[in-house]
Amino acid sequence: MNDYTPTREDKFSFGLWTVGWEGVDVFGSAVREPLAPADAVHKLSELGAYGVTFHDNDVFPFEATAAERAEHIAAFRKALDATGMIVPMATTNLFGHPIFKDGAFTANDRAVRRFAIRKVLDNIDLAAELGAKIYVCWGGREGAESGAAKDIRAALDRMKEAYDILGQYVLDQGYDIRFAVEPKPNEPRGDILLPTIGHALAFINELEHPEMVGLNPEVGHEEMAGVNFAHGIAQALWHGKLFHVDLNGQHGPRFDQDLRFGAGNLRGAFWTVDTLENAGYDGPRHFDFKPPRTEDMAGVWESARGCMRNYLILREKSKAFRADPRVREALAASKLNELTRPTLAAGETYTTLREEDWGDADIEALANRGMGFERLDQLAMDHLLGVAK
Ligand SMILES: [Mn+2]
Repeated sequence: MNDYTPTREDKFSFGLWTVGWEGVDVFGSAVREPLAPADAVHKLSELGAYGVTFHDNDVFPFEATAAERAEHIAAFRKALDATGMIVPMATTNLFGHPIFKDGAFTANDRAVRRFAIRKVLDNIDLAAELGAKIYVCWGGREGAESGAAKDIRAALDRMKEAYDILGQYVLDQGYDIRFAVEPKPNEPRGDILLPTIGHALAFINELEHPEMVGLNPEVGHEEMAGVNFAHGIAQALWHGKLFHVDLNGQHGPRFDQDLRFGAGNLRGAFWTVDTLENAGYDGPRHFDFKPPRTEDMAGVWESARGCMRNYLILREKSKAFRADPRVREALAASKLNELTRPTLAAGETYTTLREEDWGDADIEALANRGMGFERLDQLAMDHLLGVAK
């Protein structure tokens, strides 16, 4: 019997800011003590994760001197070395300090933009040093609360400029790093630029080095916009752009809940795992969640454990669903294998298509045919609910 204990082969990773979240929110102050990055590394390693990710200021404070910065990094590094934990991804905090109140790459104030790019350049050096292969950019403050406050087309020019500079830097340094844009529709800004997977995919095509830039979609962020996360990552995979993924839980369009993975939209989580496991994603299974403020540190670790446990349970359910002979039969009855066949046969053109003889009876038969999706979905439900026999 599987006890859903994760191993390093499962490629689970956590942001330092997740288990390290002290619980400061819009309405309340900290409920938990600060957690040293080294302690997070040791505990996450014990729980079965293979990696940790960080913002620059998760490891050292914004105002750290060069010597203090080095000291904090050394302690973090020591924990990585002691545990064998890796750093698959790194990112920059371009949202916490008041200087970023109007954004970073797209702040109206040019001096802020220059400061922001420099902050990222510094942390890319650290990311490369620690072996990170993915550099995430979440533009949480890139946006506006009101119409005239941001010239969106000019802001996108500046966003492109920033990515082009960063891409060139990585090329010039010879770093083995690719960038991943993290879309979000709103919060903390009223409206954020590159709000969904689709917006970000289109933006990437305008860059100087589009091959270096992909996506880091987050479950909750897409669901806040009311769209289907599994469909979104499937499209990102289709474009070859799913460089990284942020897994968590969300109850539909409302504030960013950052629940542990599997909480919130459980059916959505099932299809998310089914897509990640079956559509060619090979990267980290990264959790970006916030253990609720109600929890003490024991609850924090329970929450982190739950993220991995739920993923493994859903992975097992997805495997069983795909292997079930009734599901295979139902998929065929629902014509899923026909969808993978090109609509025109080899050598056919629109002319031969138009020459085809359609009788009224053919059209009527097609119109009357049921698709069998309800049977197919109930089989998925039975597997998800643990009653498929
Ligand atoms: Mn979130």
